[in-house]
Amino acid sequence: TYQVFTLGDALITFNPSETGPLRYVPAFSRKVGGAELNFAIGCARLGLHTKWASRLGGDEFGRVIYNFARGEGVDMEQVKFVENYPTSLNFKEIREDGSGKTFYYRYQSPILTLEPEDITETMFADTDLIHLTGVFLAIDPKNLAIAKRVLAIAKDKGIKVSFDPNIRLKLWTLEQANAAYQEIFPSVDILLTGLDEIDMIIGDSSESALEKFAAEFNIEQLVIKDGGNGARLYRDETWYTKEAFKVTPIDTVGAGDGFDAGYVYAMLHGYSPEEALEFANGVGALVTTVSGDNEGLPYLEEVQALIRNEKIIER
Ligand code: KDG
Repeated sequence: TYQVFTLGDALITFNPSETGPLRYVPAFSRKVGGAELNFAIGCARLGLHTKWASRLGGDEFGRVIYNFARGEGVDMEQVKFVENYPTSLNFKEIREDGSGKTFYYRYQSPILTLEPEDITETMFADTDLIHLTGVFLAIDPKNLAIAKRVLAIAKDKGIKVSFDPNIRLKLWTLEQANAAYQEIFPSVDILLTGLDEIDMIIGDSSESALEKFAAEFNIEQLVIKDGGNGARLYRDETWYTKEAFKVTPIDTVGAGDGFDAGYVYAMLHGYSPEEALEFANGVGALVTTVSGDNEGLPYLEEVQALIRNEKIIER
């Protein structure tokens, strides 16, 4: 079994009982979210051994997140509770087409107590791949130092690194994000980014600009996610493309994290470029068919059934 490692903050996610502007929503379902945690759950469901490092509030909601992630089979060895740092909250607004808006109540996340010294080599003893995202970097300026420590260990041990910029302009500015990304990109083997995001980062998303960018930072696999329009991969000076699966989305939040988990799974298992894109598209598509940031993450056989266009017999 391949082992992956990720690091990040988690929140309680409140999913609205109905679509439309949040101010008119009377009730919410209490769920769990967090980009890196969604990724971890996605990997665990596909069958990867997945270690998630985090800090959780020493409150009832921190317990909810812990029990949920543990129940999904995520390796919780590097997750600790901290007192007096209440769990952060995220209220979601969902529009008719399944797209979402985020309203954070995220001021003093428990993960602020994580320090660079907490990252030790032994945490990565059997790690095959490390996945980081821009959400972790956006939470606190200090997190760049933590990420750089992780990346230094990755380099030392020859561990592959995947990164998703996951731009959250409610957490920092594009300038701040870009300054941090510039320090991360040179260590990234697999960059998994939305088309709109890479356009913001480079200021140009033409294929020639993307090729130049990949060459500049020596990015081995540049994966461009474009939701319902499918995905592209630039690797070994070649472009590969795969169209998206046709599904009816009801909640698109978390689809990108699912895609990342699918791509990483496929890459570790030696899938061809087209197969990897198809597999990742399949995971992302299935996430959008269920309400919540991670509930729709599929098990391996569910992605395989979607790819083979087989119906799962329900009764
Ligand atoms: O990618 C999905 C995440 O955005 C969601 O689960 C919450 O981590 C989150 C964030 O900061 O937006």
